[in-house]
Amino acid sequence: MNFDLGQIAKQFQIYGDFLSAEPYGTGHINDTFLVMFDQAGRQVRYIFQRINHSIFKDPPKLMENVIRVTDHIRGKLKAAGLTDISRRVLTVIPTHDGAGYCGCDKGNYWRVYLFIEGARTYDVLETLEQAYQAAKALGEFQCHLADLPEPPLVETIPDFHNAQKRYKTFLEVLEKDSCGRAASAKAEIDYLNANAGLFDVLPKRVEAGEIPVRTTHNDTKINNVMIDDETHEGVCVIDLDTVMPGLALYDFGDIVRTTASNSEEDEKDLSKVKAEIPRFEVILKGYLTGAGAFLNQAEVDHLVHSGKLITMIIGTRFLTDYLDGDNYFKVHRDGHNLDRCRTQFKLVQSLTEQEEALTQLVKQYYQKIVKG
Ligand code: ADP
Ligand code: GN1
Ligand code: MG
Repeated sequence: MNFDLGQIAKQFQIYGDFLSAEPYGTGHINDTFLVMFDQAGRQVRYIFQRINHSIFKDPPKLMENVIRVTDHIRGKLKAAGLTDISRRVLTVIPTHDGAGYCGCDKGNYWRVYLFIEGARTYDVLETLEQAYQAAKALGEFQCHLADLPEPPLVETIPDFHNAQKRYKTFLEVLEKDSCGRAASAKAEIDYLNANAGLFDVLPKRVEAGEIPVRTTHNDTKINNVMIDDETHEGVCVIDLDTVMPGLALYDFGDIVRTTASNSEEDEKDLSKVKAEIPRFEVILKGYLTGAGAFLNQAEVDHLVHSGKLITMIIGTRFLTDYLDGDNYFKVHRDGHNLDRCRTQFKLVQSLTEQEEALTQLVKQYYQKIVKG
């Protein structure tokens, strides 16, 4: 699709002259562009995003969430005496009417953020230090939102991590097999059916009141944290579209999913996909350092489970999308969603094989970092 970013930019409170726009990043959902302006002889960058409104049905409400969340975090950072706040929390650039988005172009919804300079995202983190820092930033993000004033944020995608519902949708799509792809995914379908029991564990604990619903990010894949180029700090948590009521465990689970193995989400060589204890250890340490103080015992007891669960849920979503004809996630090659599903299921296997060792680490570090 072609968009006239120069025209769209005119709706926003941005000084200077539009220079250029190019697609940016590797997100699977929104259309993201790096847009350059000349401001009094200096080149300044912005992030423009077309919100995917077939997935997010109510972009104005979504942007209300984003503004509430970013304002709240900004307040916390100011109170803590930090100075580089516009690198530590997303800044929404308003339109000339003062709105956080513009619905100006053919039914599309656009928003603009300040570009965070001197930091970048990684699809696969390069060092253990980055992994520690990213997990710590995500834990702190949850901490910052623990006292977000009422009312609760709007659910931008209802039942987003409702695993039982995701499984039911998978079964319906499989039954239809509208693209005739089921035969090519037999092993994955069998694996999912054999392991769907995983999906029943947390709902029981939530129903029993043991695990609380909090305000969480819900898409803590590791390329949603910007890592500072110099300090390697997880300087800013981005991609706030799914910040809404959820379980803290979902966020920890997605950090495990995207960090525990030193491999790409769509790696074709499955021998490279395996949970590595040192990687799990640093994200556990980072997350507990950021969020540990508010987690209850039931949450701590399910940290390892959450890694398996979220990886299984997202594998299920990739498989469902593959069977359904690739309508949800952006794909860049034939069978892309099936490849992604395979890496997820391989990682679930690897986490399961090492469950005992990982559980011991949780006990050890919870005692040391939070209790000690
Ligand atoms: P998606 O929902 O499609 O994943 P994201 O909001 O995560 O979209 O943005 C995609 C990519 O754009 C991110 O991974 C990051 O590299 C980059 N990005 C997003 N927001 C900013 C920002 N404010 N400053 C710098 N880079 C950004
Ligand atoms: C999508 O937006 P992005 O690329 O950060 C998806 C997540 C999946 C992830 C898998 C709104 O995340 O739920 O875990 O892809 N986001 C949405 O890579 O569905
Ligand atoms: Mg993203």
